[in-house]
Amino acid sequence: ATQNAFYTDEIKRLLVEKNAVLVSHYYTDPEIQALTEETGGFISDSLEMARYGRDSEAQTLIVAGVKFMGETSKILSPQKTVLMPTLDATCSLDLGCPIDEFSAFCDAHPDHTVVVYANTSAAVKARADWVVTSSIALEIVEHLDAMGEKILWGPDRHLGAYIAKQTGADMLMWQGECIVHDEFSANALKKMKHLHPDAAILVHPESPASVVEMADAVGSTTQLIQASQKMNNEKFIVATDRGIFYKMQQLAPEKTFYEAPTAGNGATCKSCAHCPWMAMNGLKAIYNALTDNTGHEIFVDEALRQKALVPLNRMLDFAA
Ligand code: CIZ
Ligand code: SF4
Repeated sequence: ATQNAFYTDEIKRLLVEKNAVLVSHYYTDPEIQALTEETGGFISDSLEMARYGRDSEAQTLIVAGVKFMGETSKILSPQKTVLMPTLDATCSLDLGCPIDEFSAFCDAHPDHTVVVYANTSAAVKARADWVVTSSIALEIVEHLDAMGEKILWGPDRHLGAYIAKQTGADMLMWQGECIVHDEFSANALKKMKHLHPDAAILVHPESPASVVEMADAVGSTTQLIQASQKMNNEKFIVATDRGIFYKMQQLAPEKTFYEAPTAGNGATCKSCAHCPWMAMNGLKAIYNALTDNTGHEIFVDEALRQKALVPLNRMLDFAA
């Protein structure tokens, strides 16, 4: 505890000294989100994190999340210093979509419009016609489908299948998944719903179709938080990373939130509803980002950055 107090005090002092701001994801640990709020930083989903970073007055952004979020921030704010608590914080979707193989897949289907999820490397974004996040994917695919375009979608196959089902769009899928959401189990969820029949089920569409089918609300992190405030239920079963409970509970202190069950149990599941890469964003790592001279900064090759900026700005303009 005294160790934590040391890091917290030092981080507060260093953020001011370096004109830096913490920009954190909803999936980071509660103490990181609390510190972000205390220091006047910002907590949200990947799209809003990048937008906030771009519009912030701070010269240095400390992105507490995973690597693709740091890269997206850098692509939008090349003149700013973007630091990450650890550059080892990656994402199974990014890892499962290497640029060479993805590029070959695109080349094999030149008549398709390439739409990629934000959870990808700068190189994959640079190969795409559109970048989308889960908060806006449905609207953008609807728009492209209405224009008669065939879509090559990557990398999350569950989110892709959900969008294809909702829109009826012609979508060719890359076969990637998020290790956190992929583990939620419809069978276990049915049993849990039996124990809490009055609970509403909130599901992020990176989850398997069988889990999405049971949802009372499906959406991005921001959309699920809004649903938890608006819906009249007193209890919620939530199928997304448990980091989201910090904000849900803060905004609706009288409500009760349960983690959706995974196929394994505490002993066998890979992630147990918490992303191992998000969990790397501890106090010590943030302190290191502010004190080490190397090993934390995000760099994106300038030619690649300009290419990746095009589909990213297409999304931002569409959202505006
Ligand atoms: O699963 C993730 O990493 C999400 C939901 C990212 C995002 O778009 O905020
Ligand atoms: Fe990637 Fe899933 Fe972790 Fe998000 S929660 S960063 S999609 S592995």
